[in-house]
Amino acid sequence: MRIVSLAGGIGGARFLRGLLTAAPDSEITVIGNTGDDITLYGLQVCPDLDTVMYTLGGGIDEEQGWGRQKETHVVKEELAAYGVEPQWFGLGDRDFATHIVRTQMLSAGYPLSAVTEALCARWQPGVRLIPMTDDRTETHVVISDERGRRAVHFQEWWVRLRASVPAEQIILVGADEARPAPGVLQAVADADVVILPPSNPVVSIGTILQIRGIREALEAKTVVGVSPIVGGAPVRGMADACLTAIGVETTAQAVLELYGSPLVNGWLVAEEDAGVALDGVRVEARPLIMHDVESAAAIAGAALDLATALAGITGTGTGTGTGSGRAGQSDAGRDEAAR
Ligand code: FO1
Repeated sequence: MRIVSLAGGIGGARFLRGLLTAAPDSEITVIGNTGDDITLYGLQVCPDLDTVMYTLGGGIDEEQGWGRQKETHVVKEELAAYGVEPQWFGLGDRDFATHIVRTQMLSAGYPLSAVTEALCARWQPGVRLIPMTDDRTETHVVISDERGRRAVHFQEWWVRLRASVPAEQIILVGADEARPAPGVLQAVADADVVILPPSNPVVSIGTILQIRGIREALEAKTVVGVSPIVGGAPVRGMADACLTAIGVETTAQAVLELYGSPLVNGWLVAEEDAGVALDGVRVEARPLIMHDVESAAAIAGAALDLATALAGITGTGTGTGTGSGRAGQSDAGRDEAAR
């Protein structure tokens, strides 16, 4: 079965590890968020692409959720000794190699999608990882502090400020000009089902949906999302600070409405959020906390089951699927979803 998934950082990568476990025979294409990208010391750093690549490739620092395992920070110490800024973003020695190779290839003229494919040739993540766009995009956050009202890079707000200063606006710089990377729209068109992991709905999924043509392409498919909010709080990260910044409540209901129908056809919520409802969407409640790969696989499997039911795909889900545009939705699926 062909699955497309939109992914951001740590939660998305851990969910994808579960999805690979739940559907080992499926062909999974991951559209990765590049709004978190930052240029540091002249190097292009792509946190969300690297987090997916390292997590699925077995190189991730497990308890941190980002960066490499068995990491050292000698280069970081030397940069600090030179007084080089910023010092609030922790790049490890092994991680530096990824950014050096990426920057070298970008400087040679390769698009980010080709660079990502080359890096994944080493890591073998088991999915096809495509950046949402090859064009430059960066999420910036407007804040007001003692230095007045200004825009800072998302990473400075997220890592240095720990989202402690309210975000007055969250802007994906470059969104108007950016086009989907090669293969993105085709992967969506070819997909049997689309899964939205419990990534940050604003700075991870929301940014991908801002790239021209992606939301429309997804609306033609059967899409099931997993709520990143459980019982009024984000499962991890600071999605609440991001949702507040765009005037959205931190609830499973509000995030479903943010994505909206017809984008989402199915929505998995935690048992304490069982009352969530939206016309045109089938909502199912189940435990949503990912403690380990097994629990992530159970959640991903439930999302996949809901998606294949809504898409009218029968069998064990390893088949090629019967095409999955909304036209392909079985009557039962349609009635069910409409209810
Ligand atoms: N997050 C932190 O909280 N502190 C860091 O110093 C930090 C460094 C870092 C380096 C490379 C990388 O790929 C991710 C890094 N992150 C760090 C995580 C990153 O800010 C977030 O994972 C994503 O950007 C949001 O999902």
